[in-house]
Amino acid sequence: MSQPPSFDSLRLAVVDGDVDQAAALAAQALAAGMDPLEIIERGFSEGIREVGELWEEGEYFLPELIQGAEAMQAAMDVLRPALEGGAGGSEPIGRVVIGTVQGDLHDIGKSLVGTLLAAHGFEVHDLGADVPVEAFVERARRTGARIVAASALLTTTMPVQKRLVDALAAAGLEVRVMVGGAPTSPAWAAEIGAHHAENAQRAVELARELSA
Ligand code: B12
Repeated sequence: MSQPPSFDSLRLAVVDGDVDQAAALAAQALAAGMDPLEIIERGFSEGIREVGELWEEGEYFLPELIQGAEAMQAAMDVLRPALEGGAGGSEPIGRVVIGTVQGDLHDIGKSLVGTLLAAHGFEVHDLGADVPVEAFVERARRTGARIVAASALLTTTMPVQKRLVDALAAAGLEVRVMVGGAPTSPAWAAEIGAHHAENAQRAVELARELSA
């Protein structure tokens, strides 16, 4: 078995925006038997958070933000099959429609949540990013999903989560709404009549509670 890379080296590959290094380290970490979720949460996610901070402080500009996101995506592409390994075959324990709300292109966290839900036995309908409220409503109606999960990473797109809750209620659909993304909070979720989870692992636990 190969040598496990340090969490710090995973973080640095994203901070440096090194796509090849991020992919290579992700593969090395898996080969060394590291847990894929831990590789993401304690390694690569720390890197992308740091990229966001450097951008906010004016140390990084948009090209570096994009480069960091590409390195993160490259690592996720390598890790996704290992995350998906779970349920397979058996009856789904619930159906979830998931997407990032309209106006918002951030999809790394949303995709991680979707992948983990699928790995834990949910049938996941991932609508991608920049998803209009009507598309969530239409897909929930068509699939009979009991959970709609919406991600927002921008303070300017958070209000779309509220519009989504209202639109689902107006359509008469009996669904529970899960919201998440860096600027969201349990208080925000309570205010709009939704449920909140702060990370992908918690999102799985919440989805289980909501489908019980
Ligand atoms: C990567 C990134 C980008 C990439 C996105 C690439 C992609 N394909 O996703 C690019 C370069 C495209 C980008 C663009 C922009 N970005 Co940006 N970006 C980020 C960054 C650095 C990381 C986000 C990320 O992927 N994190 C890693 C994942 C794993 O974490 P996560 O998304 O938080 O998800 C976890 C939880 O939140 C939760 N979760 C997420 N979704 C959901 C959903 C549900 C239902 C549940 C239950 C849980 C859940 O579980 C996830 C896994 O644990 C953040 C900084 C930050 N701290 O968030 C800024 C950040 C979000 N971006 C920001 C900004 C301003 C922008 C731009 C406006 C910049 C510009 N001037 O163009 C544009 C907006 C484009 C748009 N219309 O969306 C700001 C937002 C500020 C604000 N208050 O609104 C941030 C906070 C940076 C900063 N510190 O200022 N960005």
